[in-house]
Amino acid sequence: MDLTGKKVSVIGAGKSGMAAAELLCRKGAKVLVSEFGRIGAVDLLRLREMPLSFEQEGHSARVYEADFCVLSPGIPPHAEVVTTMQAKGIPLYSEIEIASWFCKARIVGITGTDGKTTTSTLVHRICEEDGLRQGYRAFSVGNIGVPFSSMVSDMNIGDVAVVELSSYQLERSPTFRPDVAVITNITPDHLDRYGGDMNSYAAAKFSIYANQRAVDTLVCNGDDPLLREHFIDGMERFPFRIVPFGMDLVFEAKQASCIVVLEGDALCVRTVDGDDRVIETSEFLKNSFRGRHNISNVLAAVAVARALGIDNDVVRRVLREFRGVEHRQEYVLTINGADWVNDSKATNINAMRQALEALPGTAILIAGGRDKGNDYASITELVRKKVSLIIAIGESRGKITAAFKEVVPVEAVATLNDAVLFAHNAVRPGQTVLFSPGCASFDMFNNFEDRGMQFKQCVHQLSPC
Ligand code: UMA
Repeated sequence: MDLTGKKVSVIGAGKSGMAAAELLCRKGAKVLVSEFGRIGAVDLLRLREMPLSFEQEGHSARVYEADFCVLSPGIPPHAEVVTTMQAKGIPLYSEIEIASWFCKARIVGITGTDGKTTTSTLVHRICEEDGLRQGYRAFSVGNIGVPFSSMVSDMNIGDVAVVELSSYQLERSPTFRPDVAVITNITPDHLDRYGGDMNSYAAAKFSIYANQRAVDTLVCNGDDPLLREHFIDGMERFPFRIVPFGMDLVFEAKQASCIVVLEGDALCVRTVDGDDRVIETSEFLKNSFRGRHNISNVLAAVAVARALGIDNDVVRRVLREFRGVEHRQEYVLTINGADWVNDSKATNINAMRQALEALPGTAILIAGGRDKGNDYASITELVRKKVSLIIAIGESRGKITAAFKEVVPVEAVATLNDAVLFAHNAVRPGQTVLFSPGCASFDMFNNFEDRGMQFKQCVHQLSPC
């Protein structure tokens, strides 16, 4: 891909815009970075050191003097700059797309509504461990927080890039082709961006396999009704290999050459040659990594390891050591016999449901934030069974109160610290205080990591009574 002299507008100077701009400059493009807000001091310094132009606090007409444009994932499709680019016929690409043009490594692309960060982290650790022996490197990039573009120049043939992909990043990625694609599940999320249309959201996720060929593999969750209907019933329609995984898979291996299943307590790779038992659930489930959804994430990781030809010994070693991922049902500490759990990454109702289902007993639930179109009615029965009190915070605290006040007591409070103090006074020994917001963080925090860190700080300041 020769970009020498090509004029490229990079819209947005967040993490992905900055990384894309650096990569494009190295490839000889004439880059203009255009940011609608103010650019922070550190990024301004970085931009001044690069051979490019930039502007902030608005997009000028200069952005339209481009051969193509790179859009940051957080820019909504109806933003004026996007619609004008489209009207002018200027091609729009994601940062993932342009990074993939220069990627020599094998790509494992992981998407889905929930579980993608845990699955990506597991796959990355497994590849890292395998790479130590086989002489290759594994990279963890994408939605997980490190832009693909920032690392792609370090990747060599034989390496593995584990790319966590949001639906936003899969939009405008017309040639992106993972060697192994994973779809963990598809349930309603981000519907505010997709005009309330689940089909548009699913279509963005499905673009992960659009360029896959016969040598490539798609790993997908056979327990997910939407994925099951789309891929598994009529698998022969697809030109690539499909490896379904699941806890409740009922079909036989003859429908797929390989499936990854839970057989009793053992995770097995099932082929026509029989079952290959990889690991028992008791070997990897622990306080910091529990719940059926995590068994599902491990099944997906086992399927990827198999597709990459990685030995079961390596998979077992990594899984036995795995302690979970920060901000995902992360055990914080025990005070007065009550466990405190940080699940700040739960930005939608399905992630909240999974956290409630994984609870060993009952909980006080701290929830709320920026609502993305949640249907709380879908978890009423679960809340009735598992939750003794809801403490609601953020923009959605009124909606949460209205949704649950007939089901359990609900207390709306102003700050996260107020919520933590309220929970501390109300919780009983043996219960859990679960911080699983079910909403985006941007109403009160910089991002979900900031929200989770603040929660943990508040909890650490509590004293036993
Ligand atoms: N902007 C404009 N013009 C506009 C609108 C916005 O210039 O019309 C600017 C904004 O002011 C901002 C930038 O464009 O500076 C947009 O940045 P961004 O929101 O795309 O964020 P990045 O810092 O580039 O981070 C992105 C991902 N963010 C989003 O998808 C919202 C990060 O995922 C990802 O880790 C990072 O790229 C590296 O790949 C975060 C996320 O919240 C974790 N993802 C969502 C999720 O997981 O639910 C999808």
